Amino acid sequence: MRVRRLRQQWDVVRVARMARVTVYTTQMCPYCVQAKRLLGERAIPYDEIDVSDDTLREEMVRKAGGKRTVPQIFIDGAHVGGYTELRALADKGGLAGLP
Ligand SMILES: N[C@@H](CCC(=O)N[C@@H](CS)C(=O)NCC(=O)O)C(=O)O
Repeated sequence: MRVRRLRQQWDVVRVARMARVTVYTTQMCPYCVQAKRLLGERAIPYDEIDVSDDTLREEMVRKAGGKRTVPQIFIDGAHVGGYTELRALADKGGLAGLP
């Protein structure tokens, strides 16, 4: 009983700590570096998915509505776009509620 309660509490903590931002990247990608720097400067946690592997890249392309460039950024599963769109969103205050 006590173990189950502890497990439930741990699940709540885990959900609360999950990053709301996902960044699809490749290793050699200046725009990815810029996107990650912007998020880092604002202390916004993010999950990074390296799509150097083609299978993962196709998953990214599908979720990003056909966009093939990296980075592709998602907030709460909603597609933001690349670094340019993330920067524009940040400049108009759209990242203020994060994390
Ligand atoms: N406007 C895009 C430009 C992104 C871009 O050109 N990314 C490069 C890598 S830094 C890219 O995906 N090049 C094609 C490729 O790697 O297949 C953005 O702001 O994210």
